[in-house]
Amino acid sequence: MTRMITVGAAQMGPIAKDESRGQVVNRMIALLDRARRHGCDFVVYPELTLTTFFPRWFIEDETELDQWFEQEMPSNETQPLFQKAAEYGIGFTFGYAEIARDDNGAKHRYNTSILVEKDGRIVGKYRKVHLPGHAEHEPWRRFQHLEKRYFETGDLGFPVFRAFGGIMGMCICNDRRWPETYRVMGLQGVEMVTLGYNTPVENPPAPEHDAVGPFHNHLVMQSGAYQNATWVVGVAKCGNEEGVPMIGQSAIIAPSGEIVAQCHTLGDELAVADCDLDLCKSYKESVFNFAMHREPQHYGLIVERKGAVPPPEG
Ligand code: ING
Repeated sequence: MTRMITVGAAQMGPIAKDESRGQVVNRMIALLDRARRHGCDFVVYPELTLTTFFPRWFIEDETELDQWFEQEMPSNETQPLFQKAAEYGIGFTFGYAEIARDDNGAKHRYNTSILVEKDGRIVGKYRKVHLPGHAEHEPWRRFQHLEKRYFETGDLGFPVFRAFGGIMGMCICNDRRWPETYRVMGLQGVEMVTLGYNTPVENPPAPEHDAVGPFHNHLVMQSGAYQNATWVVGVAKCGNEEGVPMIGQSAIIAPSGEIVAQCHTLGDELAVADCDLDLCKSYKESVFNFAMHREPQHYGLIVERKGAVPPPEG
């Protein structure tokens, strides 16, 4: 028996600062049309996919900052995507900047992703936990990376959702670099993790890493997939966006860790693969049978300790 989902990795090229959400949604729908022609059941869009990657700028005015966020979802601008997808019977996931209100009406800002089933219902939400970059303006940088300033740490943990005939999970960009992300979902039986990313080619604090940035991108997603016996679909917003080049290489990765489909441009592009969720089984029941092989009694430091503490000198 196979539980096949045909997945479209819908990579997006640069989104200009002055590009409207309507224009972006039209590009997303063009990719959805292409996905339909390929017989896709599910389409994965990037992180913060409705606007340019605004954390690259230091924004002091709150009103100016707010205009990069969505206060409702679906919104008027995104409704056409939800409608077209439901018409086609195609599910999707995409990332956006979310303003949520708590019970006291206080504003909270998150880097968010939603999972939408084939009938257009939002069946899952995730808020980015690992926020990279910095919280204060650092003028020495050619560009800022102010996610720690503009977003709060996600408050939903790493949930999984029964959808598309399997167990689906989400994470976002920097989350993919942390093994804990995949393992928490792996411990819930996840079979497909989807994620979007906006990854600059240059990482100003460590320029010596830039040459191996694309290698690191696939390394972390392939290991996350294999070590947790899950599919991983990682989709870029890429190309030269407002003067900041970002990596592409969107990929669909099998539980074996193999890349089964990949984008090869830095623009709007669809990579497609037939993903049999039952391919997770042989890994979950053998080498990564967590119940049989894990020894949590020795893993305490992973939860108890935040930063590394080396042994005493001498
Ligand atoms: N972007 C980058 C990412 O984790 C980064 C930030 C780049 C971290 C390069 C380390 C090295 O892919 C986001 N948006 O998290």
